[in-house]
Amino acid sequence: QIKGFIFDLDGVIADTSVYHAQAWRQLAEKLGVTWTDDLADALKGVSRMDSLELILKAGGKEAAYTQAEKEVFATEKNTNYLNLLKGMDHSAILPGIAEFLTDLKANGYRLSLASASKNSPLVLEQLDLAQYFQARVDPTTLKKGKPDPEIFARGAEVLGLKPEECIGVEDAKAGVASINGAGETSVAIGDATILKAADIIFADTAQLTLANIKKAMA
Ligand code: B16
Ligand code: MG
Repeated sequence: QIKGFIFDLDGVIADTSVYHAQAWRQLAEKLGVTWTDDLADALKGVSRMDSLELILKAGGKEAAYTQAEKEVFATEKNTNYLNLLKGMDHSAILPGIAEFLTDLKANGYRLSLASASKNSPLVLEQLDLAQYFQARVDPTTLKKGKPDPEIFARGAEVLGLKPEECIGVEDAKAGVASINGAGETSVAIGDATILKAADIIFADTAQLTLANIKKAMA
């Protein structure tokens, strides 16, 4: 029996993946790395430093910089991202999400956040959505990021629930792998060809309703 929902943030609750992509693209192009849609997809759900490594690798520059230089690049990306966030308002909440969270709360489900982003508390506050979540996994305490199961396993733990009592919601391939590895039910939002490992797939967040999930699980 499902008792809790564990949410990814960027690309599921908030339309912030476009801001992440824009901020990375700015840095990538400065470093002479060509930006592609595939690269943008590969970065979803991946931590800041791992994202930087993927970008450098895509440009054949994995050995070009020292650790100290990489830290500067990562900080620069985050500054770009935080600047973009300043322009974010409630319109960045993805379609149907506010209603879905309200519905889950009204039906007594417990909710936690399993975002790889260090900026997730800021984003939730700015969108006035923090009240819906009983708990959050702090990504700085993880040994391994997505696709490792750790973050979604902890997402259940912090709610005091067993994995099989939880549904994880993700927009990234790496995130779906984490949910599946943790032994939870995976709900993916986006392109079914990319997210085919998920138990349930919806094209966009507007379809993310309790009724649709129950139908898919029946
Ligand atoms: P930060 P999620 C992830 O959040 C993003 O999808 C990913 O693009 C980003 O690099 C990562 O957070 C780290 O974010 O630089 O803000 O710590 O999708 O797991 O909610
Ligand atoms: Mg995401």
